[in-house]
Amino acid sequence: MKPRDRLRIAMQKSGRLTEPALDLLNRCGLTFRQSRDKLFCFGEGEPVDLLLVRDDDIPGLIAQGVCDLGIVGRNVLDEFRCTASEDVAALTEWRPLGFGRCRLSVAVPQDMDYRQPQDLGGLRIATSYPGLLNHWLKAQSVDAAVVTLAGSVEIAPKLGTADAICDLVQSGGTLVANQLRETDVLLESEAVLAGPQALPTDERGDMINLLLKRLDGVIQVRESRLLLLQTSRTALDAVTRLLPGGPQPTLLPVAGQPDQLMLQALCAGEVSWRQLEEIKKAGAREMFVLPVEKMLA
Ligand code: PRT
Ligand code: ZN
Repeated sequence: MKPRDRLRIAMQKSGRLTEPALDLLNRCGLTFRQSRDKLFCFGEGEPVDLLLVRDDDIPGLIAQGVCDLGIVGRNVLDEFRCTASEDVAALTEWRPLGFGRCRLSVAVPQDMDYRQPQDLGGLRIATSYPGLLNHWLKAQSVDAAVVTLAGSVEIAPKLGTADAICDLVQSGGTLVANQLRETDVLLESEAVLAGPQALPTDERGDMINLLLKRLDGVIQVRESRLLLLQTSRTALDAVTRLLPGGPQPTLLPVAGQPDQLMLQALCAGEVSWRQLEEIKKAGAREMFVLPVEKMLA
């Protein structure tokens, strides 16, 4: 294959992961010119292009070296890893990305008397994830027939083509609507940044390292808040004790008010009204909670 000097990232063309994935890349400073066929998007600032494909094709494209990285559900990546032949390049999960959360679960008809995985012995289980299901059944020493379906797995028991299913669950609404009951979770999934185990040794490897650092910054600050407040030196201890978790706060003098301090704290999560009210009672005033956009440690 011809060597490339631009990084190529595969992501879902149209589906649940498309918008959040694009938003994440934008936050990492990557913007793209949309091409007319919408399969290939040329990167405008950095030498990073996008390939928009079906999510199921992403692991294979990375394994073949057509793309350097991919944004894909862990469920799709792990299914590929379970079923791919040994001679395809080994893939790894470089970063969990915190969106597209769901779980791969076994579910049985609500009226079925189910207590443990062994109760699935001899039954037919419909799934689009035969690799992961077979792996789990083997680990549980259960001998069941895996029926592979491309979609509409949840109606298989009603149609009589299977006795149970193994499918993705998020809210659980689909299971309830089909009179099914979730019994075992095989995999907790979310979108991940997938790539080959060994990074390219050329400029693309440098670009991947840069991207990973930016991603860490974006992911770390996504839920962070910067808390700014003013406090007297005497109330400082009481105020500091109430601050939500995070690194040590920074203290700054306030011009013309020697007994006052400006406090700046990075908080790991949301700061609630109740927390603010408690901190205020302890002696703080002029309080601000700001979202954090970027962070470079
Ligand atoms: O066309 P392409 O092949 O790219 O799209 P797709 O239809 O295969 O994928 P898509 O867009 O449906 O999902 C992409 C990825 O989103 C999945 O691989 C998961 O990693 C993740 N994800 C997160 C989900 C769900 N949540 C989800 N709820 N994928 C599918 N579902 C389906 C599930 O299959 C079931 O039918 O939603 C239903 C269950 O949802 P609840 O909320 O009723 O439990
Ligand atoms: Zn798909």
